[in-house]
Amino acid sequence: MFNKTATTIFVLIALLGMNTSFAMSHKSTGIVIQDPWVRSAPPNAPALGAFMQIHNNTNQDVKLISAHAKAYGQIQLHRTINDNGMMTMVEQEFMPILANKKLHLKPGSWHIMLINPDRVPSEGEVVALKLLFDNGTSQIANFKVRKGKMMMKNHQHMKHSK
Ligand SMILES: [Cu+2]
Repeated sequence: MFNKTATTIFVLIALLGMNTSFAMSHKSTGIVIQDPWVRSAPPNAPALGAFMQIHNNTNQDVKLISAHAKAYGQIQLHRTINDNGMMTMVEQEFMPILANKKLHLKPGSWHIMLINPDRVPSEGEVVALKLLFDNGTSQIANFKVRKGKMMMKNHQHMKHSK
């Protein structure tokens, strides 16, 4: 009896320890994804924007070369640029993240475009995207669906019912 309990506790501690070291290594080394989110959209939206900060904590420049997820017809890397006063989205072959720098994907700038969703996810849902980098690494990040910053201006003037 005692042995069984001791073993269980040991396994729990080992699991907790693994989680802790995993979280810590994410903060200090490699490519670190911070604040991944998808801008919420109407149920009939043909596409959604996904955003995040990509930290490159290595001494080598790295490129994000693609993003993948089930339930989308196509996923493209986009950048919104100002073309003579016209804001236009241009598909990019890759996103550059320089050594020891970060790239901030945000509305009106770099973003991942989720095109032709099988179903538009609602606020609070999580979209798991697999991100592929040109250094041969990949990772899955969980993008939380939430309201975009562009909504905030109006939002501040709205009365909340709560
Ligand atoms: Cu786009």
